[in-house]
Amino acid sequence: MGIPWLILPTFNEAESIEAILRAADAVLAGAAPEGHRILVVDDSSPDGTGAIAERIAAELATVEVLHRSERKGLGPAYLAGFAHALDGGATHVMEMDSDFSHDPKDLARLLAAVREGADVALGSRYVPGGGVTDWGLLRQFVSRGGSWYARVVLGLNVRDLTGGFKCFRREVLEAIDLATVRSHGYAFQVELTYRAVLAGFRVVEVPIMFRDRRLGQSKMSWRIAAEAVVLVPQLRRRAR
Ligand SMILES: Nc1nc2c(ncn2[C@@H]2O[C@H](COP(=O)(O)OP(=O)(O)O)[C@@H](O)[C@H]2O)c(=O)[nH]1
Ligand SMILES: [Mg+2]
Repeated sequence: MGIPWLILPTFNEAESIEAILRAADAVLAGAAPEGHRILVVDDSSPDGTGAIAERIAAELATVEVLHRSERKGLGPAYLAGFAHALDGGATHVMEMDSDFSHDPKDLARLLAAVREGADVALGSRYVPGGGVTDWGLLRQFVSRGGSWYARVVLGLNVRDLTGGFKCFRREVLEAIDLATVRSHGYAFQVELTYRAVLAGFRVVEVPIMFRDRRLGQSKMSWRIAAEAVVLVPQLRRRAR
């Protein structure tokens, strides 16, 4: 059963999860006539996100929920989701935030980019046509600075390295030895893209408009940004 899978990581997204599931399901029903699956990976959110997701899963045959016993971070949640999707026969594996910062409509464009020849499609804020609305100057500076730093240190020709809106061909995730991925936050996104490029895969940036979440709170922290600052040079050393 080869169909695309979307992984939605959640931690305290009770206010958005139902709407994001319905929106993503509708977009994918149009973009993938062969079928699709959506996997919520919830780290036992105290706000009950997991139970809401289960209620939607009982209604929509395309949705299922992976419950993890504690909060372990975005990277480990995605790795668990990838393993589950690959086991399930996914042809494509997509990542998206569960807070409407990423427009579910753009799932169709990411999938199309891969179908037209890319191995990895990245939703990109920092290519012509992409951008960020309603982020303060500090947050914009940190995000742009983070992508610039990773691009220079790793020597990559990719403008948006920290975003979490992606579509991988199955073969990419099979090739990049997920068992040795250690990073948690923004560094996780950088690491996956870096490994895909090192393995010779074709990475394409698809312009997206990113908007700040309207509901709930960001889980990213200075600690997670600091992890990226320290890990990026290590990725480079390990690759040598
Ligand atoms: N399962 C899981 N999801 C997480 C974790 N941390 C963040 N997320 C989810 O990852 C996505 C991006 O996180 P968010 O807080 O919006 O980061 P920001 O957009 O950089 O501010 C959202 O869907 C979060 O709910 C975590 O530790 N576990
Ligand atoms: Mg967010």
